[in-house]
Amino acid sequence: MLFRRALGIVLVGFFLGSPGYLVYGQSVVPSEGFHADALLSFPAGGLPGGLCHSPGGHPITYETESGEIQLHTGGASAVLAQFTPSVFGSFLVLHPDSETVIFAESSESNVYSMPLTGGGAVLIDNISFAYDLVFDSDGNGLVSSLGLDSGSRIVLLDSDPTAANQEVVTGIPGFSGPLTLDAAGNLYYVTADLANPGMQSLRRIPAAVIQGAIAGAPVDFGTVSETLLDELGGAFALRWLGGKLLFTDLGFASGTPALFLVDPDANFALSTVATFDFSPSYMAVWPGTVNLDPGAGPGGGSLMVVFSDGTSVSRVAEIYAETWFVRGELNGDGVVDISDAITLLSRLFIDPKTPITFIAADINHDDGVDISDANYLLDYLFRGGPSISAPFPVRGPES
Ligand SMILES: [Ca+2]
Ligand SMILES: [Ca+2]
Repeated sequence: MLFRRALGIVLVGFFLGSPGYLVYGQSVVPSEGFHADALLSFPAGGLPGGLCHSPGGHPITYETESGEIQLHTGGASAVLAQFTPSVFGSFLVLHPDSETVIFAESSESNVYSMPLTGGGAVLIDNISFAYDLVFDSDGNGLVSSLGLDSGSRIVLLDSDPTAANQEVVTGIPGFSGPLTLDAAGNLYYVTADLANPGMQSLRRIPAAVIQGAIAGAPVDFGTVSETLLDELGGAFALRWLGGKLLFTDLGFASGTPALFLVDPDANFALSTVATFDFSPSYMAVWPGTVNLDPGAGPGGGSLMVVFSDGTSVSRVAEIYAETWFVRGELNGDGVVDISDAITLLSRLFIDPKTPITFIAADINHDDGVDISDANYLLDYLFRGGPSISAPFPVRGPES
């Protein structure tokens, strides 16, 4: 990516060259096993310049037209800071203290901190063309930024706008790109080079190397990074969620703006979570309790994605896995048999704490759960009764 300030210009050029994209209508198509909801819509002309979650899971946005950083809670919005004149946003990230938000802009390359309770932005750092920020488990802020002479780099966020930032990784080819950490602290980075569209690569640097560089001397990107995927298109944001990597692809190379999932447990296989009429850019993830697989349900966590045509349409969608289940499979053993009827009867009449997969317990599909569901199952299993409606016997969404 050139710099984030160039996003609007790039997007406008892309969509003006793509008749048919400037249609104001359905804009997100989730893949099978995923669901998308509309969350926010920015006024025409607004260009998003950052997105993160509040500690309560609400969206916090920066929007260039108004110059405002806003916390959106339900129908209300609180302005956390306003920049006059407006600046080009680079990123918004919730600090691990859950009390402040870090915002970087690429007009003056300033980095600000602002409390969620109000009080406005405080200048804390200055990093040339900062692109993305991730915090490690020790609270160190790792910032990808454009190097002035020796390639792009990753530096440590500090609280001094005048002191040089400690370099952690140097010699990154192209412009500064998105980065994230997995639960073990391994760092993932997508190289960015507009001169070579379709030639970005997803790289990984081991946690021990990153921590060694934080404690000691910077490491060279080409020496320490492992290529996981290459020939990627226009990756804009990269995040780790539920055992997977997710990245937004502006769609310049492929012609299809999309959100992709990368599965480290399947040799980094790529799959599509959603496609968009307009380029998805910023992304923020909300952790769940299980892996983010198709059909995993809200336990797989959720994510917010900004998508925009750079002129008239800028929206935020929330995306999460649909809840897939097998109707009648209540005790989690993978088969539907008499033990599920016993589990349901126990839950209804003996021990209300008996764990069941509640959504699957409406076996007769009348939108309620009661003894008639146990009877229906026993009829089906032993008395030649009618079949169980979908999803059955194969796991799937509510029909
Ligand atoms: Ca069962
Ligand atoms: Ca029922």
